[in-house]
Amino acid sequence: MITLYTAATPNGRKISIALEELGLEYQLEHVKLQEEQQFSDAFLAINPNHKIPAIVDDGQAIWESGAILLHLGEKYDGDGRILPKDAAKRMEAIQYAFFQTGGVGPNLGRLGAALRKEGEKNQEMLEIFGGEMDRLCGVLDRILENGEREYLTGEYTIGDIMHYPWLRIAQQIGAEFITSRPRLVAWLDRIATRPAVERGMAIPV
Ligand SMILES: N[C@@H](CCC(=O)N[C@@H](CS)C(=O)NCC(=O)O)C(=O)O
Repeated sequence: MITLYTAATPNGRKISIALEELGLEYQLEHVKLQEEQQFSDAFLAINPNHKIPAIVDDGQAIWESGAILLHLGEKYDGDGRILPKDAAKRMEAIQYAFFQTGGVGPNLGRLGAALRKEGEKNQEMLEIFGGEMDRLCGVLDRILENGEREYLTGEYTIGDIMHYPWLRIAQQIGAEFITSRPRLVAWLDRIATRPAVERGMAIPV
């Protein structure tokens, strides 16, 4: 049995989307970040890094969204629905998953924190992280442009799942680094139509 420790954030939703795509049963544990439940002894025993998402699968604790998606793909995706079977495509999907954890994840996270800060905004932070987001979205646009791909590898994979919840929020609030790029908008809209994505984005309820 899989238990998912999550909250209503983009990182958490990567995992609920993947679980829904694979049709897996799972138990849900909503970790209330505002109440600092991530610092409880019970949660720190699962993830010493006090962050969601984390899963416990048959007694094995796994954290870091990219590692969790790779685990789910390796263990449960016999058909290559989100982690391709073809070795080259598989590595390309993993590459895009890593690209998200080193790129869009931290930069959009810090940009969001700078924007949410009350009072006077730190202009330098907005410029640094906003500029980097624009550059990263340019990279994603170039990847999708190559062969006019519908998804990053051509097919829907963990690489798309890693990016989607983050970039969808940015799109919804009208961030120009997305809205000025029709290919990115079409890619996100395409992912949004998947029933598993719709279900995964609504978790935790
Ligand atoms: N690199 C991590 C990032 C996880 C992360 O930043 N989680 C945030 C919510 S989106 C969190 O749990 N923050 C609580 C804390 O830092 O105490 C991953 O990809 O799983």
